[in-house]
Amino acid sequence: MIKITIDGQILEVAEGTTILEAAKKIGIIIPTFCHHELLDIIDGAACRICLVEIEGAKSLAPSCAIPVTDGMVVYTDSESVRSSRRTVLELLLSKHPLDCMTCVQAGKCKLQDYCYQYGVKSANFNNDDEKLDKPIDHTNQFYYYDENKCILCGKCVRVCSQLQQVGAIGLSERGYNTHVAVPFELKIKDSTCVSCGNCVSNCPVGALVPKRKEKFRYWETNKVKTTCSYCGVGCQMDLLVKDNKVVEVQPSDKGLANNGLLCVKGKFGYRFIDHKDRLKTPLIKKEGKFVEATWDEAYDLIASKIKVAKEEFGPDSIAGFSSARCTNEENYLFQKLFRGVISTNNVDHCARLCHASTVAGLATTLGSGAMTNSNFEVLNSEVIFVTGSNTTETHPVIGSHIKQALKRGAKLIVAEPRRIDLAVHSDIFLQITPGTNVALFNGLMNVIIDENLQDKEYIEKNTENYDELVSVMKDYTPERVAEICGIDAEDIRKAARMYASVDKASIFYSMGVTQHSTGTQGVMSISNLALLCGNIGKESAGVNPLRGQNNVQGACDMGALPGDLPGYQKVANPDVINKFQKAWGVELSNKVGLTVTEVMTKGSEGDLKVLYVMGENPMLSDPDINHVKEALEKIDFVVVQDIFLTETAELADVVLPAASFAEKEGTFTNTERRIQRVRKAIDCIGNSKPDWEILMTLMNKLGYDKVYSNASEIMDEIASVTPSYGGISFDRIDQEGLQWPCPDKDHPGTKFLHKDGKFSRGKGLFKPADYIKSAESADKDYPYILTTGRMLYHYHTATMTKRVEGINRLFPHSYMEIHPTTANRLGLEDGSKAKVSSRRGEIITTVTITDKVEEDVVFMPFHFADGAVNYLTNSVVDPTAKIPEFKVSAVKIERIKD
Ligand SMILES: Nc1nc2c(c(=O)[nH]1)N[C@H]1C(S)=C(S)[C@@H](COP(=O)(O)OP(=O)(O)OC[C@H]3O[C@@H](n4cnc5c(=O)[nH]c(N)nc54)[C@H](O)[C@@H]3O)O[C@H]1N2
Ligand SMILES: Nc1nc2c(c(=O)[nH]1)N[C@H]1C(S)=C(S)[C@@H](COP(=O)(O)OP(=O)(O)OC[C@H]3O[C@@H](n4cnc5c(=O)[nH]c(N)nc54)[C@H](O)[C@@H]3O)O[C@H]1N2
Ligand code: SF4
Ligand code: SF4
Ligand code: SF4
Ligand SMILES: [Mo]
Repeated sequence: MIKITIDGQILEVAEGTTILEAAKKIGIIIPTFCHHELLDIIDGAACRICLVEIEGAKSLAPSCAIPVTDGMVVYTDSESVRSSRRTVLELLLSKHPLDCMTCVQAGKCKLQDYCYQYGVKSANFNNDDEKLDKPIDHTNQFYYYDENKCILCGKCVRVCSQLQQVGAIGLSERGYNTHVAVPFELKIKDSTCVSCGNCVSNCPVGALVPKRKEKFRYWETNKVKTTCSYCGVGCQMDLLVKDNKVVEVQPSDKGLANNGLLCVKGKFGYRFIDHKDRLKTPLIKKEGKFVEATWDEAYDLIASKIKVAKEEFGPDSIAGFSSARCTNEENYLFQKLFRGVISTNNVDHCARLCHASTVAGLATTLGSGAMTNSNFEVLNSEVIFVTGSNTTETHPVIGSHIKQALKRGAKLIVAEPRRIDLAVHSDIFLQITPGTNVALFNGLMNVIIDENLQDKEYIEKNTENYDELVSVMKDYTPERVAEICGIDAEDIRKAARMYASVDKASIFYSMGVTQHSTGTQGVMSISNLALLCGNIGKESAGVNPLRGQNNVQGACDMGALPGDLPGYQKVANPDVINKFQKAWGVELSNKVGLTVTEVMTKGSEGDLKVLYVMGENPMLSDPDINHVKEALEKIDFVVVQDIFLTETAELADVVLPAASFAEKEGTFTNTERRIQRVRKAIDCIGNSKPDWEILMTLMNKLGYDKVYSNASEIMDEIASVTPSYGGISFDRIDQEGLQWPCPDKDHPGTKFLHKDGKFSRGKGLFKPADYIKSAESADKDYPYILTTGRMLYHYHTATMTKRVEGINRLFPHSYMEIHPTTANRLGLEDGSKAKVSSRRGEIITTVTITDKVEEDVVFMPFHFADGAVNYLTNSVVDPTAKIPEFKVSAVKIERIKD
């Protein structure tokens, strides 16, 4: 420890602490423009506002760059310091427009604040205001750059290159004309800018500013800390609210999930909240048309339809889709309504289309179907293996963390059919044919075993069934696997050695692994690989299924699954049923319910009477839309509870308007198992209500009297019946979320799972599988493989993102990525229309020519209603997990003549 004196106060700090950091520890805040805790320190500092006086030194020193030394005596506010700061400010102000009165940044501008603090007025010097007429750069859809106001601190450039890891901007030219070369000047399409807005959030002045409609002053806004409602990263953000309207979003200061970063959806994608299309009142369909109804009319109709169906056809004629967009409390109540009040286990949700194979596969091999590590742990991984996850687009903040790890020296292996951003940054890229994961993973294990690279001690101590693994892997020589996957055998060897050679290797995977008819085998093969090398149960090493939706982890944890009560307690287990019967005071069914995919089959066969859909849009998101439509039309009574009138809602009999995440209290559980708060920022739009209130009222109408006065009470009930959430309460997670398992109120939560080879199932289980082909392969009628997925800017069925102007302007309609050679062969040009057909349907879409994909593979995102790709996808499912094969369908492509 080092002893120093700052402004007369003596303190001890660790070696390497800067003066700035040391001062902060005793509450002395030294002004800064260019400093950021997570950025490299610039020698000599760029902005020089943080200079301080060190006793005995000849000149003032930049406090952000100088580490403390023993006995150092520092003055942070002496006259020479103040005078130097005034000079810096005067210099800046001499080149700065003096329009603080009308500047949108007023109240959040450090220049303005410091000038006030140090008594610097424009009258003190000559301001050359006239020269400040450089044009404002509006190229980006979401923010603009006002060069006139830029103080050239360089912070945005460093944030972009060091934290976001994109490097889209730099300081260009020298002298008077120096400015930030923001994406800007280039068309957005040619720029590498991903519109994350992290530069904007960090600009200390009004130079990088969000484009916005509302006029407001920062001091007029309230900050409400909450959790992003898009993807599973679970970013912590502040909603800035003025007059009951969210007017801006900023990353929260604190938040372990995201370290102060956001992506474009979190930062700029909030416009859906008060979009005019929000559902504002219940709707009941009469003679084919929706008419507005009161809540009571809607509740009574739903309750009576449920009662009649239950009496006439039994409770299993009713099914419900819960929602990974909704809170834990809402998912808990949804399954309680179905199980406890309606008496059926027919409750499922989009996890079926997503990580069902993870839940099934990892529960079998490791005992728990969740990410083993924490988001930030990747920063210290030595080798990172990313497969079937387009991380920088779908979990963007984790994507940036992966790239930060690469900068720190980590090696990256990517296995994927497309040359995604991470593939470009990888050390080894295995561009595999869609549907060949199991072969690839087996090939890697073959090499590891063959070359004796496995962790024998770990295997011996902590695993079961190793001999079977060895025997199955024998056949997967690199040469054979190379042939199946369409890659180079030597690359397989290199990748296997790279993965096996280090102590801290982590695997990240997502839909490219799970959404196959062999999804469960793919997942189990990944855990085989990790167990084989003992690369699990450690910080920065493990198996990380990136959970997709904001609360898909939570929806699964809460038992929105047909075979699982909250906490994965099985409905087939009589002790579990007893426990819940006692807790809820009701009779429960022990018959495993229907999955999403089975509901559609049963529905189309006319065997379902009522379907209740909360926060899902299967008319765009389920495979084989023609089949979904048939099912929804055949089911007697369909309820949709959503925030917008979706394609699914249009087919419903009753539509209930739900409140969005900005209008309610609750919790989401992110991909790293962290349970975080969602907070009400504004009043419910129109007559909409929080989902939990709707579900509670419906329960009450159906004769179950329990009343909850708020979401916190529901969490208390959750904690009382769910062992892994036993220690969770709203009080405890007020400041920072906790990671499950957190079994009691003194438990600190769990950063990483399976420590010291301890698995909740006992030992880690090797479950080898042989490679089986996808249900469809390219043939003479359908000669191309279509794989589907997502892109950065849009989210799922785009109910929210298509209502964000900037996003919609950038990507208004569906498109298909196709290789230049293939396009050429088919006579297609970039931007031309093509007809794409499969055995199930056909669509028309726009062609994007790119060598990201290989010649015989095409890719389409499923976000768009026009040219909806799920007309083409195959509803064949994995027999264990019942997840559909979204990632492989055979299609034919034809040019459409204009
Ligand atoms: N911007 C954005 N982010 C999202 C979402 C969104 O809609 N938009 N959705 C969220 C949700 S719910 C989810 S589940 C996640 C999904 O996140 P990801 O799984 O990352 O997204 P996908 O684009 O579906 O698929 C990932 C990659 O799998 C590749 N792939 C296709 N076939 C195969 C294969 O056979 N093997 C391998 N190894 N790879 C293959 C695709 O080329 C694609 O790049 O994203 C979440 N985040
Ligand atoms: N071809 C293809 N299809 C796919 C996939 C793929 O990779 N390829 N991926 C699959 C995957 S992984 C997933 S997770 C699914 C996602 O499928 P869905 O869950 O059906 O898709 P979303 O668009 O997220 O639907 C969520 C709905 O909830 C609404 N909503 C938002 N917030 C709230 C709220 O607070 N309350 C209520 N009641 N409603 C709310 C939204 O408006 C939206 O209509 O899609 C699957 N479909
Ligand atoms: S928005 Fe993000 S990617 Fe674009 S310049 Fe700013 S930090 Fe870089
Ligand atoms: S745009 Fe803002 S953050 Fe970037 S250099 Fe200018 S003042 Fe600094
Ligand atoms: S990374 Fe995910 S959670 Fe974070 S801001 Fe983007 S969409 Fe939201
Ligand atoms: Mo998902």
